[in-house]
Amino acid sequence: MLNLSFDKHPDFVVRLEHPFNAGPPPRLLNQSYITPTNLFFVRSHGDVPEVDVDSYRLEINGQVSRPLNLSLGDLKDNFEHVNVSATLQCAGNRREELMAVESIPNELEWGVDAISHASWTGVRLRDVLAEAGVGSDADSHLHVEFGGLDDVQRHNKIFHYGGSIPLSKGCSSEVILAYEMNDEPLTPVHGFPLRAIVPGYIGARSVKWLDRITVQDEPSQNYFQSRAYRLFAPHMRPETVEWEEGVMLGEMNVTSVICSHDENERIASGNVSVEGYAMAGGRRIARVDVSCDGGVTWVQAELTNEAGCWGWTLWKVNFDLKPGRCQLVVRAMDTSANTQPQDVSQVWNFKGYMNNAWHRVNIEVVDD
Ligand SMILES: Nc1nc2c(c(=O)[nH]1)N[C@H]1C(S)=C(S)[C@@H](COP(=O)(O)O)O[C@H]1N2
Ligand SMILES: [Mo]
Repeated sequence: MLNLSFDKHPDFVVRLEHPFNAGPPPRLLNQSYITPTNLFFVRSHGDVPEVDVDSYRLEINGQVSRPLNLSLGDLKDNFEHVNVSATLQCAGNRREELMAVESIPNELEWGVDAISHASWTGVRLRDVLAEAGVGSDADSHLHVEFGGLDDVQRHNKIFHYGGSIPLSKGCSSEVILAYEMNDEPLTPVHGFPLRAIVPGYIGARSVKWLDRITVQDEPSQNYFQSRAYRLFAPHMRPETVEWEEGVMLGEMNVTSVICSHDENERIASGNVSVEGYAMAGGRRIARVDVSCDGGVTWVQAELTNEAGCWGWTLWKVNFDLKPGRCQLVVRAMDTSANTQPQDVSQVWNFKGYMNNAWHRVNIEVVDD
C-alpha cells in the first residue's frame, strides 16, 4: 500500500482521501515561483497505480506510419531532453465559489489551491511523434489521445483515465512527455514514471502514468474528454444535459487570485501587503488590478516575476487599511486584452469549471 500522505507538506489541505486529492494552503502557494513538490496540488480520479519501471512501456499507435513501443530508457536515450517551466491548473479550481451560488453535487470543492507551478523535464511530444512518422502539420485535423494506467470508475464502468489534444497543439514545442518534476523523478502521485505536460491547457490533459499515445481523427472518447471537462450553458442541469453541446475544454482562461488573506480574516490596520497569482493559458499577464473597497477604486499591482506564457505571474500590492470591514478584489488582463467577469454568478455551470470571476476576499481590519 502506498502511504496516503504522499510526502506532502503537513499543512496540505486534503479534499478527498480516496482517491487522494489535495492542495496547498493559499498562503504557502505563492511563497515561491516554483511550487515545491511537497506543496504541489494533487488531482486524481482513481488510485495511484503501482508501476514497475522495468516492464513499463509507452505505446504510440493509431494514425502513425511507424508504431513505437518504448521503455523509459529508450525515451531518455533517443530524444533530446528539454525543460519546460509550466503551471498546471485544474478546470475545477475555485469551484467552491460557484458552489456558494448553487450546489454542485459530486464534485470536489476546490478553493484557490488547484494550481501549482513546476519545472518539468522530458522529451518533446513532437519529436516522439516524428519518430513514429507523424509530421508537424499545423493544419492537421488529427488529435493525440493520451491514456493513463490508473483505473477510474464512473457509472459502474471501470476504465483507464484518458484525454486528448489537437495534433497542432501536440506539435508545439512546449508539450512534453515528462519524467522529472523539479529535477527529481516524478513522484508516484504526480504520474511516475511518465506524464504528459500540456502547458496552457486545463490540467486534465496532462495525463499522468502515461502508457499510450494514439493519433486519431476525433477527440478522445474517454469519459474525461467526451463528458467531463466540458463547459455547459448556465441553464443546463445533469437531468437535461446533452453532452455533445458542452464546449470541450482546452486552453485556460485568464484568472487571478488573492493568496495572502482568507475570507473573514481579522488583520491589524496600517500597511498591508496583498499578494497572489494570475494566470492565462498561453498568453502573458499584462496587468493585475487590486481593490480594497469592493471594486470601486483600483490600484495596479506589481508583477513580481518575469513569467513566460506557460507560467503563472505572482503579484503584490500595498494598502494602508483603516479599521472596518473591507472587500479585497483582484482582476487581471492578459496580453490579448481578455479580462475576467465581474461576478461569479455569471460563470456558474453545473460541472463547476473555469471559474475566473473577479476574486473577492472579505476581511475585517481592526485597530492595532
Ligand atoms: N492518469 C491520470 N492523469 C491525470 C488525472 C487522473 O486522474 N489520471 N487527473 C488530471 C487532472 S484533472 C489534473 S488537474 C492534473 C493534476 O495533476 P497533479 O495531480 O500532478 O497536480 O492531472 C491530470 N492527469
Ligand atoms: Mo483537473
